[in-house]
Amino acid sequence: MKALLIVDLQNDFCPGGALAVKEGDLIVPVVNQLMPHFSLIVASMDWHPRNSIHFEKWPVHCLQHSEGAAFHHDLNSERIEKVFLKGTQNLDDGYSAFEATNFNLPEYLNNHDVTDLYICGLATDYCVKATALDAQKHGFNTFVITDAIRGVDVHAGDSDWALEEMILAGVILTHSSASITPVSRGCGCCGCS
Ligand code: VGL
Ligand code: ZN
Repeated sequence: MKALLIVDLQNDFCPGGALAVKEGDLIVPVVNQLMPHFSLIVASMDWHPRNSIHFEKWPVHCLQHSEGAAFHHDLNSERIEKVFLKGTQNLDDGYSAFEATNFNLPEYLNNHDVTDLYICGLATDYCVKATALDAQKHGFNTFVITDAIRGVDVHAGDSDWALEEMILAGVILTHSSASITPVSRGCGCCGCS
């Protein structure tokens, strides 16, 4: 059983947002196109309290219940079964979706017989990376969809390094075009037939 995990596709990480990722919005149509290939879709949200130590490192972003923390409005969010909130405490960065505090992500995935986790979203060099490395540690076959992610790149090349780290940990990089045919016919590459 495979599942799609959408990491932090929130307004504040898109152009115009408080911690905008270059071209962050360009992945929205790609993610929407991926959705029909998955019978289980979950998402994470960066969900910070105002007085978080996280904001010693970053501009204030994704405050709990704020518009900046909402999903990008073009995302087909009605297909998302469950949202995992992370970075919710005063003392945690919560980069990884596996650190969600409202629900237990690994337990949820195991209860749904998920073996293969496909990850997309923002940002490549922080939350996507941390989530993919944790997914791999938890024993999921972990795939990152490279045209459905974008990075912050505080330092040039950070996202490329992040991808290297993921590969070294056993994460498999894939592309949305590898799974672009409808679920009913099966695409022969992602087990959706
Ligand atoms: C993220 C920096 C700070 C992310 C979250 O979603 O990658 N990056 N908070
Ligand atoms: Zn954050």
